[in-house]
Amino acid sequence: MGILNVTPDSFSDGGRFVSKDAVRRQVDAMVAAGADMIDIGGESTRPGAPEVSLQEELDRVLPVMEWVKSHCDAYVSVDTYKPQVMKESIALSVDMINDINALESDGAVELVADSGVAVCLMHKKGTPKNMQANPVYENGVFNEVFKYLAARADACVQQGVKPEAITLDPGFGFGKTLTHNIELFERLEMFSELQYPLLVGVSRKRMIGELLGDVPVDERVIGSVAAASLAALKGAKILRVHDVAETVQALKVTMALL
Ligand code: 7PJ
Repeated sequence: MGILNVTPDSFSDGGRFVSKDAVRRQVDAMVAAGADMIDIGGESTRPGAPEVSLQEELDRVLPVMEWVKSHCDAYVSVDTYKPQVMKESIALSVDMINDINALESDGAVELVADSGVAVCLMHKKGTPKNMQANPVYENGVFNEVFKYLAARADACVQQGVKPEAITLDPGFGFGKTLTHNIELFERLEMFSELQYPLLVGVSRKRMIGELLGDVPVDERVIGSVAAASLAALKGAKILRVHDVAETVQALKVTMALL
């Protein structure tokens, strides 16, 4: 899954992919490099990011989605927690709703259930504004995330989402310290007990920077690729990444030699 941020304030490629031409070139490059899915996001969820209005998010996301769907056969997901954005994306035949809020917004489960669209349910603690303040997991981060994802998947299935439409994601960096992220990664293979495919997103995140001695975002590619390869070895089925060519090359070699 290649990340396409259509936000001027996204932390890792902020301001670079806002012009129409730049967005199109970015999509073409990711598909040529082997991305099977393009994840379109119109609101930055980096820690401390401001929320954008519904209309602004729609204006950023929908035209790009329409173009990608008509231009190539990569799957398209939309990174949103807003039901109205989900609804209008579904009308444009989006393939997956990628929701950092795990369909907890009012009406979101019904939209996904009624349309049959695929969905990624992600764990987070708090909101992007406050989530890194001081996250505490009383029963251990793995136990809490595991239980949350199991409960959300059950609730969605109860409300009519087909089990085969569901992917789960522990939500690296969303209300998690470096220690929490390491603990989750260490036990990543145990999420396969839940019987749903797993999505992992660690690309260029702060945890990669921290593990390398606080390197800046543009120096986190190799570390991100290493983490993505290890996630795949631990059973992740979808890797959400900025650097598609680099990750695809690493995965080909990792899987061929496994
Ligand atoms: C994730 C995401 C993630 C899923 C973002 C960033 C922040 N969606 N959207 N999983 N992260 N499913 O890219 O650093 O980890 S936005």
